[in-house]
Amino acid sequence: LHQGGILFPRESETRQVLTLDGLWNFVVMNNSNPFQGFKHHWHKKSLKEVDANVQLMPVPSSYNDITTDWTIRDHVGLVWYDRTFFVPKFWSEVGRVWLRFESVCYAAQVWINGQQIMVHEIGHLPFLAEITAYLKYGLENRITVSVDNTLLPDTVPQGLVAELRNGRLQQTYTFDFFNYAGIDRPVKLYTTPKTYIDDVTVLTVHVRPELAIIQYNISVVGDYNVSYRITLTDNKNNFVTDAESRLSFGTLRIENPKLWWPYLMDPEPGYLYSLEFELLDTFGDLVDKYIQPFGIRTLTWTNKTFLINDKPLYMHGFGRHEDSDIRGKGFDLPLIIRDYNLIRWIGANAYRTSHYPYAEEIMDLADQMGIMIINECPSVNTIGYSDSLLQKHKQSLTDLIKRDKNRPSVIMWSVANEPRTQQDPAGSYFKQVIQHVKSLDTTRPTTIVESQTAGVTKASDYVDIISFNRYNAWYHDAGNLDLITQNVINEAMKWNLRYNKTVIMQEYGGDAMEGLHMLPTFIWSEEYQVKLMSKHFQAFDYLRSRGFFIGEFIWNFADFKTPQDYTRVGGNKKGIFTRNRQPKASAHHLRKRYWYLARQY
Ligand code: GCB
Repeated sequence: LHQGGILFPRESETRQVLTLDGLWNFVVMNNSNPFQGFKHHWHKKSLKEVDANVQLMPVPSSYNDITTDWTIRDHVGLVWYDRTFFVPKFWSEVGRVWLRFESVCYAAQVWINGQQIMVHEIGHLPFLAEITAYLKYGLENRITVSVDNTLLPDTVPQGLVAELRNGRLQQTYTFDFFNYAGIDRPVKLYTTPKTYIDDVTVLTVHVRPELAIIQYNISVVGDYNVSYRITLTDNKNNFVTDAESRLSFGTLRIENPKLWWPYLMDPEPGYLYSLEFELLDTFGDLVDKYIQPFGIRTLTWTNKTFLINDKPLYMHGFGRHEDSDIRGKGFDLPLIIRDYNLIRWIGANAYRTSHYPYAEEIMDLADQMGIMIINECPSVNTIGYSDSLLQKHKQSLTDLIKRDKNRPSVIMWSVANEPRTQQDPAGSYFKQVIQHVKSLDTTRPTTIVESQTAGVTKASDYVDIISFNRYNAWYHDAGNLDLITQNVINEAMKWNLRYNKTVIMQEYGGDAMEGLHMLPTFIWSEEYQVKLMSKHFQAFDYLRSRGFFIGEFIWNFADFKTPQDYTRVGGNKKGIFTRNRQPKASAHHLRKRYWYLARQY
C-alpha cells in the first residue's frame, strides 16, 4: 500500500488513466468454508475455473441489492471478485503504473496476476499501490479482489457478528443505514513518470479584494533533479500568474482575485482556478504534470462566529447518504447529477457527508457549485473506546484529510456522528482524535455530532463548533408538535452557554410516508413532516438573531435503506425527497425557506 499522497488520478501530458469499471466475476463465499478461497489460492486462478457459482457483478456498485437472493443481500464475510484487462505494451516504458480504488467496503485484499499487492481496511476512502513490476505489458492481466464486509468492535464503523440458531451469521450494528458492501466506487489504472508528483497542497493565506496570496507545496518522488513551474489559470483557462523555482514550495500572488463563495446569489458561486504543477528536468523539459483545481477562500472562527472570506456564514442544508435503489452505495453519475440539481433547486448551501466520506466526484461538484461540506469520517455511534479503535479512527481521518485537504468546499471536519460521549473514556479518546486532526490541518474547524446533551458529553471541550442532533416530536414527544420550538431554543442556548461556542443543529426531522396525507396532521403523514419543520424554522429564526447559531440541517435529503426493523417501512423515510429523488410536500416547504435564506446574503 502506498503511504504517500492519494491524489485523484487526472490525465495530463505525462499521465494516462484507464478504467477497470465494468462487469467483474463475483463469488459469495459459503460460510461453512469461508477461507476456502485463500486455502485453494483462488487469487492464482480465474474465479470461473474454481467456482461453479460465479456470477456477474457490476463495478462500481454495492453487491447487496443487485441479485434476487436475500442470502447475498444479508451475507456476512468474504466475497471474491476478478476480471482480466489488457495493458498497452508501451506502458512498460512510461515509468510507473498505479492501481487505485476509490473505495471498497469494508476490507479488501488485492492481487495482480496472483501476487498480492494491497491489503486495506476502512470503507469510503481511496487506496492505491504501484503495480509496475506485477504487470504483463501488451498481454492479458488478471486482478482479483477479496472483500470482507464484517464490522467488529474495532472496525470503523463498529458492529457485532452473531451466530443465529441455525448457524447463519448475522451482522448487527447500531446505526440505521444499511451496511452496503463491495467495490462501490471506480477502479482505475494510471501512469506516472518515474519521477512524479506524489502530492500537492494548496492553501489561501491572505485575501483582500485587490490581492490574494496562496501557498503551495509539492512532494516529488524519484531521482531526477527537478525544478518546478506553477501556472495559475482562471475558470476560462486564461493565464493569471506563474512561478518558476528550484524549491518545491512557495507562494503566488493573485491580483483582484475571484473568491470561492458558497452563496447562491453570487454570479459565480464556487469559482475555481486551476493550478498546473510541472516538474522540469535540467534541460527545461517536462517530466511530470498534475493539474489541481483550487478555490480561493479563507475560513476564520472564534467562539462567537464562523467567517468565510471575512463574512459570517450561515449554513442551510441536510444530512445525506450515498444510497439508491439497486446500486446501494454504488457510484452512479446520473444519480450524482440529479442530486446536485435537487440541491440547487431547493436552495441549500451546505450539507454534511453523513456518515462517511463521499465519492471524490461528488466532492468535485461541491467545489464547482459552491456548496459547503461538513466532511465526516466513517465513525458512527462510537462505543467502547479501545486503542486499536483509536488507531483506525485516526487513520480514517488521516486518509480523509489527505484526500480532501485542497477542497474549498470542505469547511469543517466532523470526527464522529453520535458517539457515546457520556462514557468516561470518551473525553481522552476524542481529545486525541481532535489533536490528530489539528496536527494535519489547522485551517478548518472540528466538530463532533452529538446526540448526548450539554453537560453530559465528555467530548465537547475539545471541538471548535458544537453540533447536536435532536428528534423533537419524533423519538421523544412524538406527536407533540407544539413543544418543538421552545425545546430547540432551550437546547441550543444551553449548549452555547455551557461551552461558549457556536452551535449547529445537524439533524432534526420526522419520517413521512410519501402519499400519506392526514388532516389534522398525524405522525408519518406528509403534513406532519411539514409542520414539524415549520416549528423548527421558528426556533432557528430566533436563534439566528442571537448570533451563535450558525446552521440548520434537516435529516435527511432523501429516503434511504436501513437494516430490517419494525420501526422502518422499507427504510428510513425522513427524506424530503423519496429514494428515487422526487419531492415530498416537505421539499417544496424547505425550498421556500432555503431560497429566502439564500437571498439574505
Ligand atoms: C440519528 C442518526 C441518523 C439516523 C437518524 C434517524 O440520530 O444520526 O443516522 O438515520 O437519527 O432517523 O433515526
